[in-house]
Amino acid sequence: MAEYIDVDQAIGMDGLRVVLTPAVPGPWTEAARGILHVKRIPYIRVRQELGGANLPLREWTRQTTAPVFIHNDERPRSLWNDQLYLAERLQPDPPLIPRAIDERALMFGLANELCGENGLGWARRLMILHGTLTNPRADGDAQGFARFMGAKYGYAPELAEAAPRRVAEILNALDRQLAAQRARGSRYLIGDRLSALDIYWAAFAALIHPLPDALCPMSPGFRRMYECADPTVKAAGSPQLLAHRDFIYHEHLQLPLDM
Ligand SMILES: N[C@@H](CCC(=O)N[C@@H](CS)C(=O)NCC(=O)O)C(=O)O
Repeated sequence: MAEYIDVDQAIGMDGLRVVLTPAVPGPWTEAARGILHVKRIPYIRVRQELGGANLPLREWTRQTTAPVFIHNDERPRSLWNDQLYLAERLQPDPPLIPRAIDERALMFGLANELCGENGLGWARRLMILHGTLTNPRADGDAQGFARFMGAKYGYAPELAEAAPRRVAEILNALDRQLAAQRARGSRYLIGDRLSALDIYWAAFAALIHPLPDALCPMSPGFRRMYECADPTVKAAGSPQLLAHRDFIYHEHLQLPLDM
């Protein structure tokens, strides 16, 4: 496993410190690591405790999720789009935000469908929590964890029941975009080169069908949660989309994942 330091140690340091959840291929965390990898930006890994109180992190960054980027004494960046802009400023090459406004607007729109509130990651999390909270055979620890995460991330049964349609709608939109790009001869989701959207999709695809254990080692429990069995979602997670995830990981990202 990669080396992490605690928040208490990281606070006094300079440079880029990145708070991540160890040992879990959390999609926001993996996307952030992917962006930093492509840009070759060095950083120090700081530990977030999954499902924990994370009091030192709250004190430092005013929130308790991961990932967070903290550069020198600048404000902590806990949202994916802020993190992307910081990475782009620290290392403009290779650019991951398109220069042309139409491409940029499309990229941020689709990225928001994956990473933003009520996007694919958010909706899949509601589905996973719903699976535990409605399973009478789930043990007490699993129920407790799901209740904690549900309170933190807006769980309600009716929202969880609507989530598969939301996820499928987003997958269909990405699939259409990929097909349109193929038709004009591009291997990427936006324009003619890698953008942050390709990295976000590669990371968030773990919530539909994770990479095999040899490339993405994860506990059997997490693998069961991440692998999506819902028929509406499975039908929308097209082979082309998953092949695109594989292409992005093999060509541009780190394999096996080093969490
Ligand atoms: N703040 C991120 C989202 C990050 C996020 O939702 N992280 C979750 C992933 S499940 C997390 O850290 N969960 C662990 C926890 O809350 O303990 C963004 O909107 O850009």
